[in-house]
Amino acid sequence: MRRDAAFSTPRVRAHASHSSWPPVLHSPVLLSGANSLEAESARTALLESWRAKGVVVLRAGSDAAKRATPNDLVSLSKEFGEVEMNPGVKKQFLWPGIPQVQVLGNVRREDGEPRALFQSCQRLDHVKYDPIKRAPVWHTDQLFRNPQPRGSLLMCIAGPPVGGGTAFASTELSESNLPPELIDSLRDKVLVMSYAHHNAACKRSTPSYPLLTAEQRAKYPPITRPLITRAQANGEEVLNCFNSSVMAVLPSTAPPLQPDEMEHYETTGEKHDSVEELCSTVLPLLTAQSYVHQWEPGDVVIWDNERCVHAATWYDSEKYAREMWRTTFR
Ligand SMILES: O=C(O)CCC(=O)C(=O)O
Ligand SMILES: [Fe+2]
Repeated sequence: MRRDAAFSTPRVRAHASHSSWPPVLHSPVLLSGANSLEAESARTALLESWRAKGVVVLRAGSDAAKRATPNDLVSLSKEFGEVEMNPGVKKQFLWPGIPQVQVLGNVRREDGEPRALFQSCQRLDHVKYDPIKRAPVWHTDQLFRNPQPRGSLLMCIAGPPVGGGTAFASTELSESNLPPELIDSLRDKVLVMSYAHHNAACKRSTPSYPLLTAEQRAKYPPITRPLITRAQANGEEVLNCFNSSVMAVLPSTAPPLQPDEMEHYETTGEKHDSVEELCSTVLPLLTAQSYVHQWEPGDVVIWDNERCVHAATWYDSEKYAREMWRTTFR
């Protein structure tokens, strides 16, 4: 198999500035646990593409999806980094006996209990961020962790024929169409964020969302870091700053939040006005160019959590099944 022949350009809404973004590798062998030369060269190609492009699509095919086990996804994930478990995910949404694999979607166990984490999404006819609807929920995963997760693999076992795609947009400043003055105004800003604030913010829209225990709060104290950082993969400047854990975006010279303000944001989920200002000015520009991956069984998308933001999109969950397996690596 020639490596370049195995890659192709996606059909849907490519990132305008690089028309083959993200690259798509057509290869069934990577999910079979095979140790052949073909698998080795496909693995190398996949890793190289991920490093170069920040998002890569593996299209392994529906037969591969039928045969693949959660362990196959874990093995593939280990090629990218150390596989880790997401804190705070309910046990019922983790694969029994293989807790590194989280199940997303709307599928249920035989007794009717959900065995996948269901995310509700607003139905929209575009994926560019709408500041009025505050949707789609474009984000970086788990920004409140230090270090934050490096990337994720998301694999489709079953998906709707329409809808339920995952949208991706680059966060690299050199790829963005943000005006230079806007970028300059972000340079001296810092983010204040915490896991407790994240859960309290999610609880405002989903009342069943759990607040952190005192023990969890002690383990994940609030953190502050520059809004613009450099991606570990290629040293490019990135906007690694969109997550429900962000409670304030402050000039670096501003006095830090007072303990009572911090407590307020961490327990109520309310945000400093600066967060909405950041989202409403930057996100529509950043997500004006995006790629929506319409899933087929056997697809795996691997993304760099620093070099892109992503968002789930709506599907008719009454009509169609969606089952996705997910791993995270650092
Ligand atoms: O379900 C999706 O399309 C994306 C879910 C997501 O945000 C994630 O897995 O991090
Ligand atoms: Fe996510």
